[in-house]
Amino acid sequence: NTTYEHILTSRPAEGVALITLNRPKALNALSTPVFTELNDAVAAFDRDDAVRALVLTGSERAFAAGADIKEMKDKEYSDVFKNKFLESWSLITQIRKPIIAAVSGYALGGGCELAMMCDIILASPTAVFGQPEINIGVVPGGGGTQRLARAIGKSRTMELTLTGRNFTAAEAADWGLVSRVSENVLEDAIAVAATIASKSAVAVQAGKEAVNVAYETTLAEGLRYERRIFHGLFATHDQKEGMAAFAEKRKPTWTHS
Ligand code: CO8
Repeated sequence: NTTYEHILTSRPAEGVALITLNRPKALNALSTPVFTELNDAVAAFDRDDAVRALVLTGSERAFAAGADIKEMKDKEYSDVFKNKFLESWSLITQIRKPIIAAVSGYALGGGCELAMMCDIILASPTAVFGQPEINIGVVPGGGGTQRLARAIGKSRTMELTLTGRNFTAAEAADWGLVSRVSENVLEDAIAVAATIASKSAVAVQAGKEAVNVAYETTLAEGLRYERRIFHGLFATHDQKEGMAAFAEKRKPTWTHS
């Protein structure tokens, strides 16, 4: 029940927490105060056993139009270096529970990067993605060059980063950046989260960890890691329950442990 200034939080479905970026006047421009609240809310939901999946969204007009340029413009190198500017902006990648980005409108610069820090991205047909930092004399700083390159390949990432051109929801889907385009993006993201929340939480979290390893290591290492995680799940109640329920032709009752 914490009250925040820049975000809203709610529980729209069983096991699902929703975080809505709420700086409408600045098209949800991102700043350290926004991330302080976002990190706090995400960490609290990650700790809360009643929550098994998260959804992050913005407004119809903007998921987030990037880092707050007005706030950044007068910073000096020594400020950003000494204060580790941006370091706290990627903490959401550290949580165990899956987080789904529901993107409508602008997802530019840090907004696109924030969406890419989530585990799944669903896009409204209105979504406009881009890494336009080159237009203000910089480059992406929140993982844009790295996560985009892994998601859509070098040539497209290079073109987008160096020209700063925006791209559409259809392009994002075509390139595999988003899992799909949906007219009712928030409703659908909540439905996906609710489906995930209905599974064994321990298996879900193991699955998230395994998929994320695919981005960070070689195929051989990744396969070994996946096998270990698979083996490890045989130590859980939910593996016994899930397989017994299948054999007995009944629905499993998860204890999420
Ligand atoms: N920063 C600060 N204020 C912003 C931002 C922003 N990124 N985007 C929009 N706003 C403000 C505008 O200044 C305006 O405020 P005001 O009414 O006080 O003038 C208000 O939001 C509405 O915006 P516009 O009037 O510009 O609305 P339009 O519909 O005409 O245009 C655009 C919408 C195209 C989205 C336009 O606002 C725009 O180009 N915004 C900037 C996009 C951009 O360059 N983003 C990248 C920023 S750099 C960055 O993100 C670095 C990332 C660092 C890492 C982050 C890790 C997560």
